[in-house]
Amino acid sequence: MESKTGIWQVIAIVSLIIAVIALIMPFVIPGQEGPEGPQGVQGDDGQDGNDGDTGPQGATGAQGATGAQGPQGLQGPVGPAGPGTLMAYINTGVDVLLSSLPCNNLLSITIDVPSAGTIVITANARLLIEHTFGTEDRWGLTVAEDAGTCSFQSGDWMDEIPDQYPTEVQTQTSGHVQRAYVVGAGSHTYYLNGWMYAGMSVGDMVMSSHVVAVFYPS
Ligand SMILES: [Ca+2]
Repeated sequence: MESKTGIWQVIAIVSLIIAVIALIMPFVIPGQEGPEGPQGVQGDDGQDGNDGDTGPQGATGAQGATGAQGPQGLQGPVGPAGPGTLMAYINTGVDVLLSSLPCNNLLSITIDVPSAGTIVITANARLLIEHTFGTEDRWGLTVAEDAGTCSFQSGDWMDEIPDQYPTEVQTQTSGHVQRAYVVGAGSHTYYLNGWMYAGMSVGDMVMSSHVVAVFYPS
């Protein structure tokens, strides 16, 4: 009896061992891979990446066409005064009859100066005066800034032949005028004028005259 009981015990233990092995085998030895399941739903888009680095500078482009000429610029300021004086002169030998007022223009002179300063005008004229006993002759020479001014000012020349002097058809004489003008830069014109203010007759005339202008910068 005891031997049968031992056999049954052995069988029971072996059976238990087999059962335990059967339970753990699927975990020790994996089975064949099953079929691939269906594809899942696509996920949301990811965030944008950062900007890439700046690329290299491109090549220089071709030169453009020449533009239209611009407008003329403004006139520049008058330059500084020159190192010395300026001079101009004029003369004539044309006879000019001397009438009475308003005036006889004998010569004119223009001088261009680069700055402020003083212009000194020196003028001279040779005259023939027709004199008749009993009639006084009077005449004058002046320098003015226009051709129609004949009035005595400082520096003018005035002269006369008294009425008691004997008749002389051609009395030769001369007159001299000098005047100074304070001026600014630019062009300036002056006139040598003469006139008879007593004893005018057809033989009263200027035979020749000249004018000199000298500029002295300030
Ligand atoms: Ca006269």
